[in-house]
Amino acid sequence: MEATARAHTNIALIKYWGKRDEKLFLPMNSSLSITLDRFYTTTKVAFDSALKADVFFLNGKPAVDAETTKISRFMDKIRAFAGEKRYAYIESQNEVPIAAGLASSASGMAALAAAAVKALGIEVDGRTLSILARQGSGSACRSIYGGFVEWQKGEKADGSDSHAVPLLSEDDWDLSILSCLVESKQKKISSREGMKRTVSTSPFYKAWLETVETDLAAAKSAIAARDFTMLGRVLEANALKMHATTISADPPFLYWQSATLDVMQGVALLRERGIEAYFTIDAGPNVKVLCERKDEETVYNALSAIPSVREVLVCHPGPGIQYGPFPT
Ligand code: 2P0
Repeated sequence: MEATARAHTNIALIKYWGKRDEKLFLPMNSSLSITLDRFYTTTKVAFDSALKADVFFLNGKPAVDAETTKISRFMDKIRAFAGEKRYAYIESQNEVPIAAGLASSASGMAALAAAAVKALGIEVDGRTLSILARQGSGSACRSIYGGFVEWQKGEKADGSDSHAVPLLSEDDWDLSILSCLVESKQKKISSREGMKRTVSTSPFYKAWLETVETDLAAAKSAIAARDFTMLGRVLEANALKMHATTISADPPFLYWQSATLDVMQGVALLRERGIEAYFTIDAGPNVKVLCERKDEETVYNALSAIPSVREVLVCHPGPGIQYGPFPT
């Protein structure tokens, strides 16, 4: 009745931005991500008939009420799926800088779904696990698989066709992803709130939807051909387009800070020097820079030299769901 699972976080190259169903976490558009090797969540779930509620420990301490409520709501969905009544002890260890623009919710909800289902002794395929993880946090459905992953938005109202599919494994194309931490304060507008406001008020949201499938097709072609230039151009353009929808929302909001622009300009300077690097930005001020492995050191040195950059964390494509026990 207990199991441990580990999920790695992922970074979107074509963004998930906007929901068509908030309760089921169904997206307006398909998206594409890379699962990262360096950031992950390990979660142990133990069901216990003596419990009157779920008990959640995060990084060795009892979690705050808001976190426990979020986790427990997701556990309710897992219980409904499994026909289970018991509550559970849940222990999560996060190797992700929380709210640093690196989606800890993606690895957290994916690890929880995998551990809970395993603890109940239910055999599920990747598609079913992805659909379940999606109902904890949209981006979590992509963390079921390693390497390059597409989340197909699906068409059905019940979400049974909205799940991730693997495109390339983590061993198939070894790119470098450099995560530039410029600030670690809690972000002011969550991505959940941000995408909601954007969908309902931004006049540019229609244009986002009209072009995102074309971006996705270009990114998939680039990945199939291992064409880094083509992939870089489309991922950077797609990120900027997503942020254009926030700037044009009502009231408008901007995830960037001055340091964000410093990194964006640093990337432009690298390209002027003939080094291919491209950036992407999520719902926070940090910037993730992609380059080929041969350029990793040069790009790392250039980004680290930017005064407003606190730290540069180097990642590579990482694995999908793993099950414990894990060596400590
Ligand atoms: C993404 N983001 O594709 C996009 C790009 C942020 C910007 O997925 O409401 O934590 O739990 O489904 O998955 C972050 O949003 O949102 C995210 P919910 P989630 O990675």
